[in-house]
Amino acid sequence: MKVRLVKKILEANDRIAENNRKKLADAGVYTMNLMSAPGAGKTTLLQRTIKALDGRIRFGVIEGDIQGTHDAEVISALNVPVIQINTEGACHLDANMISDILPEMPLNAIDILVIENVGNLVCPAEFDVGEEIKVMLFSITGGEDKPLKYPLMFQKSEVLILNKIDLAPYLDVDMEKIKADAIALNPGLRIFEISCKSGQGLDAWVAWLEDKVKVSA
Ligand SMILES: Nc1nc2c(ncn2[C@@H]2O[C@H](COP(=O)(O)OP(=O)(O)OP(=O)(O)O)[C@@H](O)[C@H]2O)c(=O)[nH]1
Ligand SMILES: [Mg+2]
Repeated sequence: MKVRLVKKILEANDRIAENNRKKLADAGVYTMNLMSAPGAGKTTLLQRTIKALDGRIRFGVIEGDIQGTHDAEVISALNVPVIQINTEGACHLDANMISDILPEMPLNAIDILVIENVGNLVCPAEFDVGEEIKVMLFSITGGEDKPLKYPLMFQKSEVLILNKIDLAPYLDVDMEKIKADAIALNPGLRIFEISCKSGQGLDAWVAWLEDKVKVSA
C-alpha cells in the first residue's frame, strides 16, 4: 500500500514536470536543477558563475529553502530575476512548486534558469522538477564515503562538481576515491574540480556551461 502511494505521488510529479519542461523549452530557456547537501556551496557557485558570464548569458534563479530569503537576497544583488520558494518543512522542491511560480519568471528575458534546490543529499534527486540537466555539487569536506552511502544523486546527475578543493591540504579526504566511486555509480558523469573561494577550476566549468546554453538555444 505504502509503495503504491509513493509511486502515485511520483507519477503525478512527473506529469507536472513534463509540462514545466515543455514550457521552458518553448521559451528557449535551458533549465538546471542544482543540488547538494546543505552548505556545499550552491549559492556561492551561482554568484561566481553569474558574474563570470555577465553580459554573455542572462540568468534567472529560483531559490529553494525550507525557510528564509537569504540566498534570494544574495542573488538579487546581482540584478538577476530571482524567486524564493519556502517549502516550510519539505526537504526538496517538487514540480508543482515550480509550476506555481513559473508565470512570475520573465522567461523571455533569460537564457538559463537555475533552480537551487533545498540543501539535502537525498530527496531532491527523487523529484523531477522539469529541468533539462541535474547538476550535483559536492563539498570534499563531506568525505570520500559519501558516493557509496548516498548513491542516488550521483547516479541521477549529468555533472558532478567537487567544490572546496582549496581545503584539500587540511583534510584527510581521498579525492580519487570520490571520483572513482562516483564514476562506478554513473559512468557518463562529467566531473569538475573547483574552489569557489580561490577560483581554481572555475574557468573550465563556466566555459562548459556557456557552451551548453548556447548549443541548446
Ligand atoms: N573554503 C571554501 N569555502 C567555500 C567554498 N565555496 C563555498 N564556501 C563557503 O561555504 C559556505 C556555504 O556556502 P553556500 O554557497 O551558502 O552553500 P549552499 O550550498 O548554497 O548552502 P544551502 O543553500 O544552505 O544548502 C559559505 O561560508 C561559503 O563561503 C570553497 O570553494 N572553499
Ligand atoms: Mg544556498
